Amino acid sequence: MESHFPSDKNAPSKFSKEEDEISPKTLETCRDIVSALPRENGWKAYGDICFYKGFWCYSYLLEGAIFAQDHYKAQPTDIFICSVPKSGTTWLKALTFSIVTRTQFDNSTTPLRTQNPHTCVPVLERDFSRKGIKRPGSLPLMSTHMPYASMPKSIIDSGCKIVYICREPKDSFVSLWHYASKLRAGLQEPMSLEECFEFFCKGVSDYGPYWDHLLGYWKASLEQPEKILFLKYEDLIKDTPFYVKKIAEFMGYAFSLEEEKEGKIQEIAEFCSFGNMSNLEVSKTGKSADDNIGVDIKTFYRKGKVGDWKNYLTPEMIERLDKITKQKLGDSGLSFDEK
Ligand code: PAP
Repeated sequence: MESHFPSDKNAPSKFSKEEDEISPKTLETCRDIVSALPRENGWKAYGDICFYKGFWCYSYLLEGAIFAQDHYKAQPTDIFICSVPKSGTTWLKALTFSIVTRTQFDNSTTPLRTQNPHTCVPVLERDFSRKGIKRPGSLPLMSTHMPYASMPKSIIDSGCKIVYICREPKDSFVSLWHYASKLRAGLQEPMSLEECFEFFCKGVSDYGPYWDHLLGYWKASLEQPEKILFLKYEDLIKDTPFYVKKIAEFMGYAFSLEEEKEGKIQEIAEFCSFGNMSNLEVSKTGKSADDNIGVDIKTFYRKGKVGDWKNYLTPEMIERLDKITKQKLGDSGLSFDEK
């Protein structure tokens, strides 16, 4: 059995009804909705993972996501950094932040030296309801892991730009497993790779089903290429400067010829590289105060390589995951080099 997508009909009807009747929802209503959802104790990173309108999400983030759906008022000038978890979000945030702030800061003064990229670029479902961050400050950047179909309507209607990144599923899975293992460390029983693999294949993963997440943004990017830039981690690794230039142009922050000649693109690509970012003092010793459990920033940096799955998955697992990916992506035009 590959699918495990419960219907929200499983939720007590009182909440389904309430949800439709009360609008816009208060944070308390969002909490009530989430507390009544179907849930799994899988992954065990931030507690239970709940199923809501087609996707799985940790409850504390889901409350914020549902709240944002009703309350977030996007501006056409917003730029959303969107991603499926463990696909290069931290990297893309560092890159886009550096591009947008390059006239304000240089490599020695950038806030990326002292803060997690996840702090420099706020997370909609985490920071909007909890910290009251309504706008991304003076910068236009905001981020979310929410699937395209569940994004606040105002984001879609405002026509703001979206930069999306995804990654080959086997690498994302291995990265996700390591991340969840680190968050669980010392708190609960370890969860085996095999157990988590079962959940992932069934679609039960952070903001999953994984493939649905990709397809939502992929299809939207085909329909509106001027609004949604669809990126793959593997491409970004192959030629980072090319994509830095492309992302900057897409966001409306194109590099001038002079900047290009001065090597600004290369400079940003190098500063945001895994080697540099993971070796910053803040990445080695800092704690992210943004999450409810206070995550060590080093948790966001592991290997930063393509194909690390070869070191973890059995031939059977590889075959199974590749098969699901082929089936799910079908003839969408989206594919990955599986080798
Ligand atoms: P998130 O969903 O929690 O935000 P995200 O940043 O999307 O995580 O993914 C983390 C992965 O990106 C890690 O991959 P790994 O486990 O396979 O190593 C992390 O190492 C990698 N990563 C983080 N920063 C960079 C970077 N600057 N360049 C390349 N890869 C990076």
